[in-house]
Amino acid sequence: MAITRTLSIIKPDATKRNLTGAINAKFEAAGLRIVAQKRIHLTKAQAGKFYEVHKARPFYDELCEFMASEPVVVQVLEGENAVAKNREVMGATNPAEAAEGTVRKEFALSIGENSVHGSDSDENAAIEIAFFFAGIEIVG
Ligand code: DAT
Ligand code: MG
Repeated sequence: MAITRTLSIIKPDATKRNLTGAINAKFEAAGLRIVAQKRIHLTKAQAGKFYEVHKARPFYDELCEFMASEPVVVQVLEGENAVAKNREVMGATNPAEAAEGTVRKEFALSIGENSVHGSDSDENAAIEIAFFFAGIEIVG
C-alpha cells in the first residue's frame, strides 16, 4: 500500500469541547502522521465553498452555519492508505452507527455535529488539501 495524504477537519463541536488533542491521539495511534495543522475560524461563505458538493442537500445551510460557528482545526494526515485509514478512525457519519472506539462513536453529538471531516477519495483529498494549505506548509 502506498503512503498517501488526506484532509481532516476537527469540527466546531469538538474544538469547543477541547477535544483536539484526544482526537489527534486517535489519529496517531492508528499510524497517521499530522504533517500540517492549523486552527482557523471559517466564514459561512468559506464553509459553503468547501462543502459545495452538498449544495443541493437539505442540510447544506445548517452544515455551513455549524462549520462557521466556532474555530476548526484543519490538518493533513499522512500514512498508508490515508483516506481509508482516516475514515476508519472517524467512524460512520451518523454516530449511532459508528463502531466502538471510533472518533464519532466516542465524541460526536449528532449526525450533523459529528466532530470530524475526512476526505472520501485520493482525488478529493488533493483538492481539499489545496483548499486549505500551500505546499510549503506541509512537512512530511
Ligand atoms: P462524511 O462527513 O461522513 O463524509 P457526508 O459527506 O455524507 O458525510 O456529509 C458531510 C457532512 O454533512 C456530515 O459529516 C454531516 C452533514 N450531514 C450529512 N448527512 C446529514 C443529515 N442527514 N443531517 C444533517 N447533517 C448531515
Ligand atoms: Mg464526505
